[in-house]
Amino acid sequence: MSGNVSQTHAARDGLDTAWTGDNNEWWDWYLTLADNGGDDSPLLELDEPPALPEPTADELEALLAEAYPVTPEQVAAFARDGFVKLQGVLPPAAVSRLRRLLTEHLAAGGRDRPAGRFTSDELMWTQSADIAAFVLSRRLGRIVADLLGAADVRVYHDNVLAKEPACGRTPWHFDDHHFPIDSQQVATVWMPLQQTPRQMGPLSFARGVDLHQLVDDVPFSTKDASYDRAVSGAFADAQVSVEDGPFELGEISVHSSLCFHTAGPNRTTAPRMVLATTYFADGAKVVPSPTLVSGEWQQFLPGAQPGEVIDTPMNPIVS
Ligand SMILES: O=C(O)CCC(=O)C(=O)O
Repeated sequence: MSGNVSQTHAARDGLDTAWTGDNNEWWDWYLTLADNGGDDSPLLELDEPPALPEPTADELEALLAEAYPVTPEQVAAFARDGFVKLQGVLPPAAVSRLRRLLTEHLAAGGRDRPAGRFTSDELMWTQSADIAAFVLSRRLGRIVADLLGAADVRVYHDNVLAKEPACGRTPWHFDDHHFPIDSQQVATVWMPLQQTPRQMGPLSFARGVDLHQLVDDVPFSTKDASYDRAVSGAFADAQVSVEDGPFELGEISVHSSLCFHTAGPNRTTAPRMVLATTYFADGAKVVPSPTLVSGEWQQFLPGAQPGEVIDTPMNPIVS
């Protein structure tokens, strides 16, 4: 399978330069590129989910070591559509534990979380063995390896993505454009940590792994929402099917780096908490020229140079 498809337009789009801020600043900037169309509908009143009794250490260890049975139909759907949604990957008690861990992680980092903000952090697995138990679990890693048809996958990064009440849309994009990984065997697990109705901004997917070709000529703008608007218009014109349904507790999605996706605004009074973890097939290299939209990628691949096979201590095999 050939590598990253997005390197060619970096110069055209003014992206052939490095990001100089941190990753939180990156997300703040990135969300300014979404077309929000003046949505000021009233926020749906939702409480934060109640804390549930958590699994014991033995129960959790057994759960996270157990492979989730991915069916041949799900593998075929992932290859065709570029994404799949899987129910019951974690039981509610384990989701509740993970939500508590990530909430405490953000609080310990002194993060204020004002309404309207997209609060994020990454590399949490390097700071907390409890969070690492999820991020580096066979449970998640094996799902991605099976969907990608890879013998083994490595972790690229973890992210907590807290879309606070009244935060706007996430712009249409595909991750191949961002990740400095020279492979198409790259995928992200997106795991909401509460029931996530449409009003909260669940991740939404354009159905079709090759759809990026439809919008290949759309210039990326680093300044305004024109790219988001143009992609949205092109998909509407082509009557592309979009999966934008809610997520149940314990349900996850896995999307390929070639899959176009977006997320709606959070028009509820509760934060939309998510753990997103990205994995890639063992053996992948760093792209020749990482770009502005690769963010602070050196943090995730420390010491790895463009063109080199990725094999750093920050990218352990997880399957
Ligand atoms: O959570 C979001 O709104 C965006 C997440 C995303 O784009 C991703 O995980 O690839």
